[in-house]
Formats: sequence, structure tokens, C-alpha cells
Amino acid sequence: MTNTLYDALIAPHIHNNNPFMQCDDGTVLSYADWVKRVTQIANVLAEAGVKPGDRILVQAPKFADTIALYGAAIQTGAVYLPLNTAYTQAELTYFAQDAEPSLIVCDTKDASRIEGTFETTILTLGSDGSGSLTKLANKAADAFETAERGSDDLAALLYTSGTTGRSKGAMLSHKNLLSNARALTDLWEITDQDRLIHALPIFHTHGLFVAMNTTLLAGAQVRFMAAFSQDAVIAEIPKSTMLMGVPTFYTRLLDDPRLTKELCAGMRLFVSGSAPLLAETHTAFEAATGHRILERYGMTETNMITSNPFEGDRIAGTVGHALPGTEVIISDPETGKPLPAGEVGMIEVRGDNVFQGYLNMPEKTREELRENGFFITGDLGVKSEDGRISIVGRQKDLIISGGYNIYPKEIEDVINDVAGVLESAVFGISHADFGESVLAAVILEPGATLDDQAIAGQVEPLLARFKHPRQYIFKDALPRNTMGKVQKNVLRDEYGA
Ligand code: MCA
Ligand code: AMP
Repeated sequence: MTNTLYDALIAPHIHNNNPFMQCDDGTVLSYADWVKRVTQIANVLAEAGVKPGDRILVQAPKFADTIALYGAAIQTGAVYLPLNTAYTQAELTYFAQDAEPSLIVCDTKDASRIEGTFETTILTLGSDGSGSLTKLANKAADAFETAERGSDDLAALLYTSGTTGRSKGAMLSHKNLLSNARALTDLWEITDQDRLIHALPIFHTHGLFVAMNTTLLAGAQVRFMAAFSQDAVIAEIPKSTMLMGVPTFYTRLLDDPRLTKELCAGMRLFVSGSAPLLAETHTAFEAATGHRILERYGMTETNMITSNPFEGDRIAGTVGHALPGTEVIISDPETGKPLPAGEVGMIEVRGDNVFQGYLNMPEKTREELRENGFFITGDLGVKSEDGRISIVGRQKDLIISGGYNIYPKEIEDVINDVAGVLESAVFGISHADFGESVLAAVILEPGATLDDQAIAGQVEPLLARFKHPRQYIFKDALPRNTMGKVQKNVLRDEYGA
């Protein structure tokens, strides 16, 4: 029986008594204990009717059992669909309707709200040990016949927002995830001697696949934190070898006088991604710690695409070379023709890392994934003679705040639905902590008398907190170019300061 991800990430640890995960309460779970827990949860999923190919929607807190649930989804052959815990009921409803999961796993505290809304089977997980899934798993058998899954079968469905305002479910196969985990583990020389500080959320590519799949592949240890905490990360650095984070982690750590060369002497690697790392952060971090942060670049649809080298120069402001097995070209955004080194164009990527398409959106898939296998990222970049990629901008209208992607169109649609609003333009301005912060310019209908609180009161219940505009600016008209397109750069220049 073959199951591509199970065979590579989980099966090798059945008899591995080395420590795998140290949690916030100090408990240490061995690899063998974790595999047993995976198997118990796999039995619960199967008992709940989950079959190979079924989708499991998970909006659950970050703790050890949630990673075991991910493993159990792999073992049962299901497709794992994790969601940001900040998503509101309205957002969750969209994902559930689009993905049609056969099972929803939610936080115990959300059970009554979610059970009243969906007819799907619901199980609950509580980080305090409560929850129906936890209780059933405690009693379940620790033997399970692993479902057959080939490398092209789907393993995960991750939603990424779109320029149209509707989130798109990126379908990721076993091969997509495993090939990328292998490339990163090799390149970053991750081994069973490593101990990773894991402070990222586990509902995105960075915290789930980049961090956990490489850890499992290498048999490394992980210090598993429920969330980023500056004090906890500082305390763990002397006991660890690696940290993976978004730039906000690094700017926050840099503000801390405890971050010194001595503190970081035992660290091997600091990785940054998900948002641009400022060159000044890179330089300041090296001055404070003696470590050059390794910046890499990726997307939900493609996993990781490029990385600065582990051995060799890590250059601030560049995201490095295409990963082994991954091709990156810079193309003319109009014609799609490849451009020579030094010219700015669209970053396109091809390889085993590239997803299988968007669920229920064949047209969107055709627009972004070429027949020749290249995926059009929407990021603008330039390649140097020696193949290093630098990202210079984005063709897509996107704000990245603290590593979370926010698509203005989604927020504009919600604001425009407020009675009395004629139109709006949502844009990002730079923010010292989060990199970018969300503002909304609003045009009211003639005679309307809405203020910012009235708009926020209607918008906020529908959108996760990190998407909320931090300010509403009332204007008479939006700046537009001769084609009628809103000039967000003009708004950014006007309000950026
Ligand atoms: C929290 N808040 C935010 C964000 N996070 N607002 C905007 N943007 C955010 N990212 C809100 C909180 O709800 C809170 O609201 C207020 O801001 C202050 O929260 P604070 O306690 O300071 O924040 P935090 O809880 O410490 O979180 C900041 C964080 C977190 C640690 C940077 O956002 C985070 O873990 N980000 C990582 C995201 C990530 O994993 N991205 C990878 C995507 P209130 O005002 O109500 O108090 S995968 C990806 O992008 C690709 C594939 C890739 O290449 O990796
Ligand atoms: P997501 O939608 O979460 O998959 O985010 C992917 C986007 O994050 C990419 O298309 C880039 O715009 C951005 N991104 C990821 N890593 C980096 C990086 N190192 N530098 C700049 N942007 C990045």
C-alpha cells in the first residue's frame, strides 16, 4: 500500500522514540507517541465517515492534536483544509459552501455557533483537552489501515484570496507538498539535530508545510508555540537551532535588547518569508546577532519557489535562486514571452511544487496556470545574470500585513454593500510593525450621512480582524487614470505619511 506523504513523513517515525514536539506547557511528545495519536485520530475520522478524497475543514486552535489531525487526514487519504482561526462565521460559510467538506473540525468554544449553521458532521478540538474529537481519539485503536494515495492525489486545499474578491481553493497534491519539503530540507540542511522554534500559525503554507513537513522529513524537534510571543522566542533561542518567521517576527525581536550575538550563538538558521524583508532589517539583524537572515519566496499555489543559499551569500533585498526542481522565468506581462536577465517582468514558475488548479474555478485556473505548466504569480521581479530573483512589485492588488494577505477587492465589496456608500478603494500604507496596514477611501452617496463607526459596525462582523481597515477616509471622488481605473498609488502617496 502506497501513501506518498504518509510513507515519507509519518511511517519512518513509528518506532522513533526521539522527541518531536515540545508544547507550551512543557510536555514533550515523542515521534512514536505522535504517530500513535495520528492513528487514533485517523480511526475517529474514518468512523465519522471520512473517505479518501473527502475534504476535512479545520478551524481549530494550534496545539499538538491539530498537527496529529493533519497527519490523520494524510493517513485516511483525506484532503486537509485548514482555515485562519480569525475568520468570521460569514467567511467560514463561504469556504464550507465552496469546499463541501464531509467533516468540519472546530474549536470547542465555537461548537454551538457552527453546529447550528452546517449540516455536515462536526467534531470539536479544545487545546485544554476538551472536545468530541479529543475524547473519541483517547478511546480509539492505535492501528489503522493507511489509505492508498498516489503522488498526484490531493492532500490539501488551501484558500488564497483573489483579485476578484472571492477566495480560491488551491488544490495541492501529495507530490506538490513532498517535493517542496524535500527541496527545502536538503537546501537548508535540516537534520534530526535541529530544533525549530515554531511560532507561526498552522493554517498557512509557511507554518504548516514549510515548517512542519521539513521537520517531519528530517526527524527534527520542534518547540511548538500556540502563537508568537517575543518573550517565549527569546527564551527558546539558546535551546534551539532554527526559527522560521514573517518579517514582523524579526522587527519585533530587533526591538528587544536581549537579542544579542551571545543569545544566538547556538542558532543555525533564521528564515524569513511571506512578505518582503526590508534590507535595513536584514542588516540590523546581522549586526545584532551575527546571523544573516535567509529570505525565501513562495505562494500558496506553488509552495516555496526561491531561496537564498544556505551556503554562500544571502543578499538583502533578493529572494535568491529557484529551488532545485523548480523553474522560474521572468516574462513580459503583456505577451508572456520570457525576458532576459536584468529586465523587470512577471515571475512565472513551473515544477512539481506547482498546484493542480483552483477548486470549482476552471476559468481562473486557465488564466493563471499556462498549458505548458508555468504558473503566473502576479509578482513582478527581475533576475540577475547569476539567476537571483528580486521581487520589485506586484501586478495583483494585494496588501500583506504581518504576513497575512489581504485582497482589497474583498473588503471593497463589503464596504460597498453598506447602504449609503457609493464606492470605496482599499489600499495599504507602510506600517512599522506589520509592514503594511489597511486604509479605506470611501465615497458616500449624495445625502448619506455615514461616519466611520457606522461603516465599521457593518463591515467588521463580516471580516476577520486583520482585514479591518484601520481608518476610513471620506472623499468626494477617487483618483482615476484616463482609463477610469482607481489610482491606488495616488492614495498611498497622499495618506502614506
Ligand atoms: C494580528 N492582528 C493583525 C495581524 N495579526 N492585524 C493586521 N495584520 C496582522 N497580521 C491584529 C490582532 O487581531 C490585534 O487586534 C492587533 O492586530 C494586535 O495584535 P498583536 O497581538 O500585536 O499581534 P499578534 O497576535 O502578535 O500577531 C502578529 C503576528 C501574526 C505574530 C505577526 O499576525 C502572525 O503570526 N502572522 C504570521 C502570518 C503567516 O503565517 N503568514 C504566512 C502566510 P486588536 O486591535 O483587536 O487587538 S503563507 C504565505 O504567505 C506564503 C505561502 C509564504 O511565502 O509563506
Ligand atoms: P499567499 O497568497 O499567502 O500565498 O502569499 C503569496 C504572496 O506573498 C506572494 O505572491 C508574494 O507577493 C508574497 N511573498 C511571499 N514571500 C515573499 C518574500 N520573501 N518577499 C516578498 N513577497 C513575498
